[in-house]
Amino acid sequence: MKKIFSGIQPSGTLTIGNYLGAIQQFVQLQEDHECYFCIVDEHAITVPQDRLALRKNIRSLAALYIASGIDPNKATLFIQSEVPAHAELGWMLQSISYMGELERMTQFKDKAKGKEAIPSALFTYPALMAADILLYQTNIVPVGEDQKQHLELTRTLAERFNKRFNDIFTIPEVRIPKVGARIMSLQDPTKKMSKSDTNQKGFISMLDTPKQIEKKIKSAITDSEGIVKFDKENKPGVSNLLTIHSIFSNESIEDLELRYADEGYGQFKQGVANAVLQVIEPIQEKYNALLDSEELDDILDAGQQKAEALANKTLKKAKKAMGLGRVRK
Ligand code: ATP
Ligand code: LTN
Repeated sequence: MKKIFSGIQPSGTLTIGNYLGAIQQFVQLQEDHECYFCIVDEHAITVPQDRLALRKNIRSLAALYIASGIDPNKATLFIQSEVPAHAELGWMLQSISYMGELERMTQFKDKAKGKEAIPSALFTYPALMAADILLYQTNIVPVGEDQKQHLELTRTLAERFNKRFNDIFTIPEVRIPKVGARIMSLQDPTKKMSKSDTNQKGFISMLDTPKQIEKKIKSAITDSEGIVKFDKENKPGVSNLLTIHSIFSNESIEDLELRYADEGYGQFKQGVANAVLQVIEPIQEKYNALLDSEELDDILDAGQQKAEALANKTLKKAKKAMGLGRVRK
């Protein structure tokens, strides 16, 4: 069975962008793949985090994974910092990453922009991400569009390691969904929706109340044309809302264009909100039941054990290949 690995940062509450770009694919893939889904808390600390908020977000993300349909009997769910092999292999991979290739990463450029003090971990982040993936001999990595460049670097690092030392790592492939790979901000449809956006109106969180969701969709930026038509270039706001509606209600964009042909944006936006709520409300119910449960801790304990056993096997091989430590005679 092919192996899948993916990670989400506990850097805020999941947005519908994360749900559509990532989690929805995970839920499908767990049916016929060996899946490892990770809460990448060591990635989250590459930008400053409040200690208590981080702890809360880690648990919340775990509950949201399960509430959204990740089945702990089918997939392994765990927390990155509870498997030390990630940080270890991350360091080893830094030794074969070049400054030039890390400098080209657009996520680094975006997140470092305008900052006076840039944490060095923000720069070396892709080496840790490569370690996450390579530790599990991953075949496929399902992610949103924004992670494509990091995946290419992961492949480069794996090939470089294999060539320079020994053939240890499986070369992973990226998998990006055909629709929903890049949900845009509701306030600036040229920018991706992001859970750490300082403008709360730009994203819909999976835990927003129905009222908040309706309000945010109603104040989403559109245009003055008043026509519900998909045209990414000239009507990015309306196109983004159409994409969101289409995936949440499982209807084609063409059908939706027809349905709203004689309606204004007000009706259309109400339709988008209804489609989102229909999926999100049952997820929120499950989430609330899970959040403080022992069941959630049991799931994460079991996930940690399973992930650690596999990760340590690869780590041991990689250390040996690089000449680290001793080999007993
Ligand atoms: P942050 O704002 O802290 O950078 P984020 O919202 O971008 O976080 P990540 O934790 O970095 O989310 O990403 C988790 C997964 O969700 C990744 O696979 C990523 O590609 C996907 N993803 C993130 N934002 C979007 C989006 N707007 N549309 C589709 N997929 C997305
Ligand atoms: N860099 C990713 C999160 C991430 C990830 C991973 C995704 C960390 N490690 C391994 C897939 C596989 C992000 O910012 N979305």
